Amino acid sequence: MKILTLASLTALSLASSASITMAQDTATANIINNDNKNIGTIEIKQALKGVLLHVNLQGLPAGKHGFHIHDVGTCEDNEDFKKAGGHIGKGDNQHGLLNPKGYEMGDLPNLIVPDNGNVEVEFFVSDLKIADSEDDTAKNVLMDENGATFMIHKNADDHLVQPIGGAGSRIACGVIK
Ligand SMILES: [Cu+2]
Repeated sequence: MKILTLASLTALSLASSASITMAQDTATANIINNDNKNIGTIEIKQALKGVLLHVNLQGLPAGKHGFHIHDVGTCEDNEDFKKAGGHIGKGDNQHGLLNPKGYEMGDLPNLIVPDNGNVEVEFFVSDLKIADSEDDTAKNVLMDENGATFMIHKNADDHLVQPIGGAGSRIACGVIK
């Protein structure tokens, strides 16, 4: 009887310590435009070696738009979203998924919006982590001490030219929560 009690206590403590160290495995960003109007969501799911993004946005201008993860978790200055800073994961590397000296962790493929202005797409981004309780300063962590944002730019990103591939102004933003 005593042995059984000890065994069940051990199982209980193992279960509680596992839940404490388990990293956050989902996150969502509500995306707003320059008029501070909500235009949809981006959902994030943690996978073993990266994150799966589900983008579902409405009312964007048709065409190709640069799409990045920026360094600071704020979209409060909705007229230009400058407070969100540069891309996450800057260092000796350069911007651009196709750059031989690249890329930055925040570089993503362009969003290609059809004529009706609505875009829904799911894609995988390797190496990113939603959170890391042991190293929240790592370059690949989204919810680090200053957070992060998704950013959509006015023009296409050529994945090469510095600093943002010619993507132009910032037209939509969402804080990752
Ligand atoms: Cu950007």
